[in-house]
Amino acid sequence: MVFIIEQEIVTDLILHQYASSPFSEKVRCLLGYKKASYQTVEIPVIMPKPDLMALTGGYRKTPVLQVGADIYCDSALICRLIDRVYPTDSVYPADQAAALGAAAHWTDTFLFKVSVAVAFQPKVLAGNETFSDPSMAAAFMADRAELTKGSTELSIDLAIAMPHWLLHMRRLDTQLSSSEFLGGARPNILDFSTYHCCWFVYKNDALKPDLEPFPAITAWMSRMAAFGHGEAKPMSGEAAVAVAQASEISTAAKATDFVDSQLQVGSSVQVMPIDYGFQPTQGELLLASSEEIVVQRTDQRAGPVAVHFPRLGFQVEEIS
Ligand SMILES: N[C@@H](CCC(=O)N[C@@H](CS)C(=O)NCC(=O)O)C(=O)O
Repeated sequence: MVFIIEQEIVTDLILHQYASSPFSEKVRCLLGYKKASYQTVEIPVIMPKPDLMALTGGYRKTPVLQVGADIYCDSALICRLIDRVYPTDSVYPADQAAALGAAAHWTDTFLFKVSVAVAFQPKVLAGNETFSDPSMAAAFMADRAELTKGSTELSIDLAIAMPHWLLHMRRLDTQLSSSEFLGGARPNILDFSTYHCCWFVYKNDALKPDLEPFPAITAWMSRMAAFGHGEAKPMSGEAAVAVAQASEISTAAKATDFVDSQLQVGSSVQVMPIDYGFQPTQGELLLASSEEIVVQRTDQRAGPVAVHFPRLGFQVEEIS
């Protein structure tokens, strides 16, 4: 299928993800709401991820969305792209742009951090397949230590996290007892950001009983789950790299609305998150707008690719 977005031609969407990833679930759920058709590459849960690296050139978080030779990093940017490709029932109502942007960011950062502590509490780990196998558990812990090296952004004690989690669950339950979705009669992006955190916690059998005091959240989670995941066809990572190799970059080089005296289109830069996952992507700055940074790089296997990052939550540095 081919789409036209703002004069750009966008071919099939390829979602690089894995089943247990909450941020992937946010994207899969939005693709379900939009009744989208797409392809999925099941990527490894821990490094190495050679096919993903051929596309991103360093960024290692999950998920990543590929459209030909254009690679979109971070679920916030991915969801905005999906909404542009499938504009019916937009999840970004313009009259709430700033409030929703702020609320979704808080949910994807602070609430997600709290949800990680709640979902990894001892009573869950006792029944978890990965954590029951000492060598798999050690490999996972070592990989996540590497992911969070130099950062404290993803760590919070369970004793601190739990009251914050319960406070927000109570507020959600109150709001959802008089409204079908956080967005009202229809979901908006905050429903998808909140859903993946709740999914990550309550998909664990050991935590399912903890949902009982929140009947309105339970009913809303069923409504969100009922959107499904759209029509997804599996693809290998190798085939996805070959798609990039056979495609042209669709993003034209330009400096857009963002005036940033530090950055010149065409200069060598590196881009990485500001919270955790300090594995930079280096290349030539192709586009710098108020919402997006795009870096062009050439990979031995994938050829020339454009790697897209949201402005919010990322840092850009000129390199020589
Ligand atoms: N801000 C990122 C966060 C992504 C994130 O932290 N994803 C987790 C999995 S859900 C991750 O990358 N874990 C390490 C990995 O998959 O290698 C986004 O919205 O996409």
